[in-house]
Amino acid sequence: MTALFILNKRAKKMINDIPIESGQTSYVRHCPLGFKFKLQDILFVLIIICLFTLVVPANAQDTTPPIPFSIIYPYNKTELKDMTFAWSASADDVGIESYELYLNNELKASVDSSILYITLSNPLSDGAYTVYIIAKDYAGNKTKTPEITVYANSSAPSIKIYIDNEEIPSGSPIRRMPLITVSLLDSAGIDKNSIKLVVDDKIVNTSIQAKETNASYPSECTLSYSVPDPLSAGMHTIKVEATDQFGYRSISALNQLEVKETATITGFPINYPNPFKPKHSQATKISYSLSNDAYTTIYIYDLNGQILKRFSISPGEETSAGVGSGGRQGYNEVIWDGKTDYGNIVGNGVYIYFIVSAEKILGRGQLAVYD
Ligand SMILES: [Ca+2]
Ligand SMILES: [Ca+2]
Repeated sequence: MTALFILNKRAKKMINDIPIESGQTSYVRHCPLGFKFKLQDILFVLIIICLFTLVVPANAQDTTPPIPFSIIYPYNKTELKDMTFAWSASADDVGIESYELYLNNELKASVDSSILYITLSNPLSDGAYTVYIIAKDYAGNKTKTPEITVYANSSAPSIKIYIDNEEIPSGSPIRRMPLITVSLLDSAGIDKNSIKLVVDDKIVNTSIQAKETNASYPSECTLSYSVPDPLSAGMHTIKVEATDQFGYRSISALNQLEVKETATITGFPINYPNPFKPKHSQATKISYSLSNDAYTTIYIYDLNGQILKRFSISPGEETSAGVGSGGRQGYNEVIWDGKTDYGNIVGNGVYIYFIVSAEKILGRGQLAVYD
């Protein structure tokens, strides 16, 4: 401001110092550099300088922000389709310089004060966005609109179905009482009430856990359902449906999931050597023949009825020696080194094992340890 004042003074002095030549009209003066000016030109320059010195300091001193205004389109919580944002006009004592559009606190675009809308050229990636507009006056004072939340949304929820914690394709074998877990994602929010788990055309009741526990439309949900009664042998279907909060619907299904006939053991299981000496690094081998591939579990108990060791075997697994490792149709071998689930070698005594599949005991036997 001081600099402008000095400049203004100097300009006036320079004009006064310019001599009027004799014989010329009084309207034309010669400046020392040889340029000629008319008096009205000089007056015009003076007026501009005065205006400049008046207006600029006024801006610099202005601390009043633009008057409050608000976003008029889109509305709060709507699905953003055309990427256009519009707002009411603000006003200011020294004038609005520009409006700025912020999405999730990031400056996205700005326009000068004559324009009251912005259309983004590219669609936004799916999700929720906090939106506000800032009006800026010529002195840099700012006023922000109230924030609104809008959703970019182009796709239906993604659904993943897990059977016994594994993602399996249609046509896979399953246990008779599998654990079904489902994970659902939609960044624009899932309608919790729309989620349906259907097992063999029957909707089952299950509780839904949402990532954002209090949200009406959470972005992530999971559900888990442990089939309570054994499924019959044969083919089964598991289907999940869900829509997002704007009605985009997804359906995901696993078909032809096969529950095999309950396996049986042909003859009796054999264990050898018996007794065995685990403290002398001797293991025993339990062998048996299954009628078909099946999830199989072997439990080893002591005579007090405590489970010491458990083998969980998937259908069809093979040992490195090329025989069934416990759940394959035909001959299977399971090796026990005499260690419990906690890694301790059991003491001398008698132990009992059970071979179990689909909640049925297929066979049993006795083992003795004599170290
Ligand atoms: Ca102002
Ligand atoms: Ca969606």
